[in-house]
Amino acid sequence: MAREPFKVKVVLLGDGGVGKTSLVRRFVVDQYSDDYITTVGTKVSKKSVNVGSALDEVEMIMQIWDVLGQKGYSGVQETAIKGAQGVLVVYDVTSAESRRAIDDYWMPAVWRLAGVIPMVLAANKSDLAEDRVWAEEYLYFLAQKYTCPGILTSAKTGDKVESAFKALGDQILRAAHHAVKHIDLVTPPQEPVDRLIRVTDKIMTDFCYRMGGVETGMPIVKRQLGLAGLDVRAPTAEAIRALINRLATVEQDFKAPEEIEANRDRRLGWLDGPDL
Ligand code: G3D
Ligand code: MG
Repeated sequence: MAREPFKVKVVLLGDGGVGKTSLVRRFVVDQYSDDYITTVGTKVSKKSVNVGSALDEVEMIMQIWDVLGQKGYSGVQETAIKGAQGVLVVYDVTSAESRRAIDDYWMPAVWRLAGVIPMVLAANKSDLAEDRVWAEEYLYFLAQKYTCPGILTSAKTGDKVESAFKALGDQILRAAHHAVKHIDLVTPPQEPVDRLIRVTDKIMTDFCYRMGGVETGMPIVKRQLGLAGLDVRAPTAEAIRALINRLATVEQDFKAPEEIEANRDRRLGWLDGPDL
């Protein structure tokens, strides 16, 4: 008798530019593109994979959350990490900074928000590694440190991309009957973040929350960010103001005038007020 497919939420994390969006695109539609399109907010894709042993295969439907890796968008990132059953943590083999960010930023965020959940480390852009042996050794060290599989991937050539997602599926399956361990840990102090990035993050998160979730809200936010001319890497106050007004216009189709006004005032308060 066929078993019900196993549905899981997985999230890709890692600094901006390491190749998260490219890995998802390669895995889900088997394509690669050189254009750099900054992920705005969160994009959710789906793909079914067979995991487990050959004799006991299970169909797993992965709901894959690709999230903006830019530092400071902690609200957007938190929404994606919460409730995830597995995480693919990505760094770029040519960037020591992106590798260090795993210890300093991404792992503490996962543990704080989701606990010790199944994970796989992907050392991406293996096609650019100057010294492949060294890259493998370093990845092996990190994989030991976090007790998880470590896989050298290339979204560009496609090398090991599917293996990385499958390994994550296997980890999730294996952990399915164990309770998630929660650990208390002190989050290392984070570098100060640009105030306008924090304001943008808060508005995006607030809008999605009030629209009933990321899957409904984020595509709208993404479109309105574009129309407002807001660059998520360096938002200006003017563009944020335009965004707030645009979101209020969108809300006319969904909400009562008093609520729209309250939302607009609250968001303008974050932009102009002293608190953020
Ligand atoms: P992100 O989603 O983590 O921010 P992207 O990263 O997937 O947007 O990729 C950032 C840049 O790295 C893009 O190129 C992309 O083409 C490139 N890239 C992603 N994966 C690989 C890979 O495996 N090998 C190589 N050589 N490049 C990769 P640009 O040049 O536009 O910045
Ligand atoms: Mg991206």
